[in-house]
Amino acid sequence: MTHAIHYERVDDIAILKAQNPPVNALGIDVRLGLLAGIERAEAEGARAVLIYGDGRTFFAGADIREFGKPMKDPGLPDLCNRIEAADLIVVSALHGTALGGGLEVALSSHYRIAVPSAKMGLPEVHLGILPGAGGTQRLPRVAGTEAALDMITSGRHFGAAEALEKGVIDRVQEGEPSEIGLAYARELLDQGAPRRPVCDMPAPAAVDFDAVYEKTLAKGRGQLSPATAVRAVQAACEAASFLEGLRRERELFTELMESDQRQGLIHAFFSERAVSKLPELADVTPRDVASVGVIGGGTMGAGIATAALLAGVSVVLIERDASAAEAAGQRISGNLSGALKRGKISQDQFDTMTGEALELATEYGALGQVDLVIEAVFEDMDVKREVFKALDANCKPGAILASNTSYLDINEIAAATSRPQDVIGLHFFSPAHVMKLLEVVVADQTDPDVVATGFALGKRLRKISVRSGVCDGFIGNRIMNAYRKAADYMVLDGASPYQIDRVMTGFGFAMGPFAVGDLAGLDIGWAARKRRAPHRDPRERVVHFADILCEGGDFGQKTGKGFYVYEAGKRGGTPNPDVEKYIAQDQADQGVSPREFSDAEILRRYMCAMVNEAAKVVGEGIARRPLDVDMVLLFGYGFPRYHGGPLKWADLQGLAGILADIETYAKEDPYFWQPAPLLQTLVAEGRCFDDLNKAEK
Ligand code: T1G
Repeated sequence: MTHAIHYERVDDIAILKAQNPPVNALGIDVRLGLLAGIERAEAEGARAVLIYGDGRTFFAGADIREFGKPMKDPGLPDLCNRIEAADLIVVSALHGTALGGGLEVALSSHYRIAVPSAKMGLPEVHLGILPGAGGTQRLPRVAGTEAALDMITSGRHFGAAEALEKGVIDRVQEGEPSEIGLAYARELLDQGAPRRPVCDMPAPAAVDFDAVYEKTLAKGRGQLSPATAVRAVQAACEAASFLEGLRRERELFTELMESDQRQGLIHAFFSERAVSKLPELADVTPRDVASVGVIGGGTMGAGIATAALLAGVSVVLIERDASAAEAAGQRISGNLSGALKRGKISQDQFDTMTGEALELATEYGALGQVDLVIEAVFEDMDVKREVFKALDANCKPGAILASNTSYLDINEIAAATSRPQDVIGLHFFSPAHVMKLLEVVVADQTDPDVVATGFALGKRLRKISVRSGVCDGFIGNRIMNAYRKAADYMVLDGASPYQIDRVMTGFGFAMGPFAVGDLAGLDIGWAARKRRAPHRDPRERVVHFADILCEGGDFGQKTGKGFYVYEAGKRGGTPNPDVEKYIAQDQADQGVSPREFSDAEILRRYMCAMVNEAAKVVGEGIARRPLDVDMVLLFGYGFPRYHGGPLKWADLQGLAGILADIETYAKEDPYFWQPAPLLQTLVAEGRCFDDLNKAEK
């Protein structure tokens, strides 16, 4: 036996208890322990085996850290087949999250019981693979083809009640998994219940798999795993035998395991968990935050207040006058109604959040007792300074003063107070109660416990919090500026903005840069360009077609016209014919002879601009690790998760090729395409961005 699986006997029942915290991942020691346990139970003449997990959960799947390494025997598929073939009754008792290989172990058992709070699922598609230990063959046999296709291609977690209703488990019962499991095994033996291998169940009914495949592929926006999983379930229905179906599952599993998308999605899985863990904060205690102040009740302020209320934090929102405060209250109530409608909160919770937990005020004096304030007013330095002077005068000692600015210098804002050590940037993304990303912007004098409090609040608001240093646009907006510029330059040189949008949606983005500009409002970028114009380097190329659009009052969706024209009640827009005129005018004014761009060149230039600026952001220490940049782009800018993020994508592409392309582009525009020193260093040393992630662990 291994330490990972504890073996004991209760009369004629052998009990295998998994003890591999934190989530009983099915690593080699667990697999060896399970195999040894089954063999020992058979050898000792036990009549049944109970499998359950100690701690917070049943097996939460294969050990993802073993992926990409040579698989040690027994592999999970063989282990599941061995459990199923055991010549005694095998019962699994589920609690916590029985996921992936964990649910596959349960499906290879003959009977399954779960506690009511148990969650189950085959989320492998979210890791770029598919259930590879018989899940695509056994689940359709117990739950039917349609239900199995839904569960496997969505990768969603489902509860015990649904699992029982769909035949995935046999019983739901309150109690400790060890106790309900043992009682159930005892009952089955007393009833003389037979072994009941799922593999002996009839092949499930077929459906129109080609149609399901095409629909799933389109929905995946380029992600392969969900659609490939459809073909595996198809084998469960059409293969000549169960073993033939397993063989086909293994074939498709191996194909996906060797894919770049698998590497991208697993990088995203671990980076999402690592990004908020900063070594320097390990022993720093955050300050308590029971109440939050929010300055400004516009879209951002109301969203931030909503996020805080949803997390159980009381809010004092300050607006310039009573009617503005009232309007802010309406916005917050509207946001919360959405959560109420979706069943995320109860009517009582809604009443509390819009009632005693929310104070709308117009005087800064109302902030006297709050623990942390987030300013979300107009993006102007003078306005920000005035607000922070007022906060300094009204907030209690030890209160944290945070700004939601998306560009401005936090050090300059902090200097407007007598307590710069208590000032930090907390940059939310719109809508703030929906978007997962939070940039925690650390200024030169910000105290470590203020930083720790920013991360603790982020966790409480269920955000992915990423540490950023201070620069124009922090991590996300600075990089976005660069790839947006690359897109604008390609348009000036002859590419169509609509071709660029099509190429980037083909790469997996929900929207291309020009459609995103229309959604966010073209006036925001226009204001930023005007703010930067006085300080612009004379060597920088400038495009004017977007300014011409804005000068005409076309700011995108909010004005019904931007790069696209939007008709009321219709999804998406159609190309705005004026845009081509403005582009041609700009080309003529600048003496540019437009040329053709292939889709491949557009993608390459766009991504090279993103990677190059990202490498500068890491090289300058604005972002601590490359994975921080990847998570910012994934959770704040819609970067397709299956690519892992721009720097993971770059590693998979090969950095030498990317640097070579940047150096080629630099021949035509040496100012914009200055290669990032970090990229040059990594290429020279034959290293990659992931090496830096590993070094920081
Ligand atoms: N392998 C290795 N480590 C894992 C792990 C796993 N499967 N699941 C979690 N961890 C680590 C995680 O990195 C973190 O570590 C700690 O456990 C706590 O996790 C053949 C091949 C179970 C719902 O996809 O969805 O089976 O950061 O912070 O929010 O078909 O973890 O503390 O160092 O996420 O409470 C399929 C993945 C695998 C489930 C718990 N299984 N895990 O969430 O805690 S593929 C999954 C989760 C497979 C077979 C195939 C969640 C969770 P650290 P956490 P949590």
